[in-house]
Order: sequence, then C-alpha cells, then structure tokens
Amino acid sequence: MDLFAELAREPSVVPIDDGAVLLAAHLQHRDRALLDAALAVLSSAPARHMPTRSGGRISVAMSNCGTVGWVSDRQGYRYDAIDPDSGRPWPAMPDCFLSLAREAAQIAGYPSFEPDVCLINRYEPGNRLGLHQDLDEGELESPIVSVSLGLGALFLWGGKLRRDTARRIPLAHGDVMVWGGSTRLNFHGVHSIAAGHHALTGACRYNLTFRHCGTRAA
Ligand code: MD3
Ligand code: FE
Repeated sequence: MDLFAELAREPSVVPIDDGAVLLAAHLQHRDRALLDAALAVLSSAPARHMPTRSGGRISVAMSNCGTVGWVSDRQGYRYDAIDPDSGRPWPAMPDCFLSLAREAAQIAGYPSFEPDVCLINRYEPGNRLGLHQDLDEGELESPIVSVSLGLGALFLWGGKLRRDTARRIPLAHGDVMVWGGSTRLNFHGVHSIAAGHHALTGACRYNLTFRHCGTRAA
C-alpha cells in the first residue's frame, strides 16, 4: 500500500495546452459523494462493454446519465435518449455531478457550461482507450469536463493528427480536466490501466466525462 497516496494533495491549477487545464486534486472531500452518485447511476444503468461497428467490444465499460447518452453499436456511435440495454431513458444527472461540472468549467473560463450528458467510463486493470477524436457532439464550442476517481491513469494527449506525438499526462484520483477551445478536437486516449487498489474504488478507475451535446437524440 502506498501511504503517500492516502495523504490529501493540495489543489492546484495546471495549464496543459491552449484551452486545456488540469484542476489537480480538485475534488478533495467531495470524492465519496460523487462516487456514491456514480454507483447509484450504475445500479439502474449498469456499465457495459458496448459493441463496435467492426464487431468487437469497447475495452472500457460505459454507461451514462443525463437527457441523452453516448452509445456505440454495429451501426456506429451516436447520442441517444434511450439506454439500449433497458429500453428506458438514462438516469437523471445527479445534482452533485451538475454542480461540480459547472464549477470546474467556470474556473477554466467557461462560465455558462450546461452539461446535458455524463458518460461514465469504468476501467479495470488492462483496460485502455485507443487514440481517438470526440466528434459526436452537436456543439463543439462547449468544453468537456473530465473527473478521475480511483486508480490513476496515463492520459495520452495528442495533436490534430493521429500521427502527432502524444504527451503522457498522469491523472490521479480527484483530478478534474477541462478541455475546450482549439484543442477540443485533438486526438487523445488512455494508456492501459496498471493493476492496483484504491481505498474508495477498489481495483477500478472511474472517469466522468461531462459534455453539452445539445440535441435530444440522433
Ligand atoms: C480532450 N475518455 O470518453 S476523459 C472519452 O479518461 C474519453 O475516460 C477519457 O476520451 C477517459 O471520449 C478521457 C478526458 C477527455 C475527454 C474528451 C476529450 C479529453 C478530451 C475531447 C477532446 C479533447
Ligand atoms: Fe474521448
């Protein structure tokens, strides 16, 4: 057990790139409430390995809350108001999610961010997210707010082209990233999660990704 990992880190604001800022150790004591709210969402809309167009499954288990959710299937990617596994609308976005996302966006210079979807990514050791761009949202002017809970990860921060060299940015429990502006379409991914244990989440990393998608459904 890494005893230093149990010590509370001081919050700090770290510029990463144009329009991208890391709010390190931002959650502080709000981590447990956020995790509890995420687990409540997952109890009604369980995380699942979504099918892909190519016939495989996404390595990371995913679910959503909000007025729409991000889904992948044999047809491709889209936002949909209905959870395809249950046939019901996605669970509502918890109040503590909304207030945290608005607050983080405000600090990063986006005072009117109104997320309508939160994608919940659950990583287990060995899970990864290959380099990709996020192109499915209707309104690219809105930032993305990303919250890391549990096991740490190496975030891969690429450029405008897939072949651009990616920086490796360590993301730890309690970190919040805000991405917007001219780097909103940069390639990015998550390196394979290392085995480990976190006091709050066990052998697991949760990432909450807040977006404004704007459309009711595709
Ligand atoms: C930078 N998720 O769900 S969140 C995704 O940690 C995704 O689960 C990662 O990439 C995760 O699509 C990273 C941070 C993030 C999300 C979207 C971005 C960074 C981004 C879109 C553009 C630029
Ligand atoms: Fe992404």
